[in-house]
Amino acid sequence: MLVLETFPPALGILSPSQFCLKADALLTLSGLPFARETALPQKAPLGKLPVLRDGAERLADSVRIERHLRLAHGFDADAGLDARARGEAQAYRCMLEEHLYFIMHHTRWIARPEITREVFLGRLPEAVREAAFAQIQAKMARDLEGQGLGRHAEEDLLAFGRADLEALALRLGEGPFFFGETPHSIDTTLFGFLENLVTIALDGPLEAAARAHPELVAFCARFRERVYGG
Ligand SMILES: N[C@@H](CCC(=O)N[C@@H](CS)C(=O)NCC(=O)O)C(=O)O
Repeated sequence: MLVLETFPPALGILSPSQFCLKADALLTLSGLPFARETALPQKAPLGKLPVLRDGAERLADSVRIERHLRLAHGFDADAGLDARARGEAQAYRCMLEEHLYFIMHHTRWIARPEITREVFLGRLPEAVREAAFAQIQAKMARDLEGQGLGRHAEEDLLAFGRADLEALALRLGEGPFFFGETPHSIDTTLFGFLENLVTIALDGPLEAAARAHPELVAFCARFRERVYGG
């Protein structure tokens, strides 16, 4: 049995982690039976979630999960795509996972800590919540500083994020999916990120920017309907 270890649902969506939601969407799209389990990143092989358990194997990272589904279970989310399309998908995936991700990180952990503290750590006893949050926030700030985006001013980060969202909306258009009628792996990445901006019960400038693009809002509803049945 395949078991997907993720952060639990929050704020009206299946996971407030873009990568966990992407992996969930990929597995759901595959049609393979799997179970969901809530886990802690500290216990994951690379210290991050999602993780896929397959028998004795524990696979960390959504990209490795995707490869494992292809090689070990015969599910190729990108079947039928030529090399050029695969290359384009890779470029958009990197834009989301290596750029927009860090901007979202900033908006959630640095710019609006009062919201995320309650949302992500609300279940911890009050006595330890503040200290735990301070520790995580310091790690996020270090990550952002090392990656480089954390060195920019808030307004510049928002402008970078808005540019990503505009590019996505233009590329996606009416869709229905990134490459037409059928969802592929890039659509699972898109869903993981856009649900976390469009559908999530958070209201900030980046969420507002995403919701201002009807193409992105429609994509979320369409993907949910097609892959999750609503
Ligand atoms: N490249 C990884 C990224 C996974 C990732 O960044 N996960 C975040 C949640 S969205 C995490 O577990 N962070 C915990 C931490 O850094 O302590 C993937 O594709 O799965």
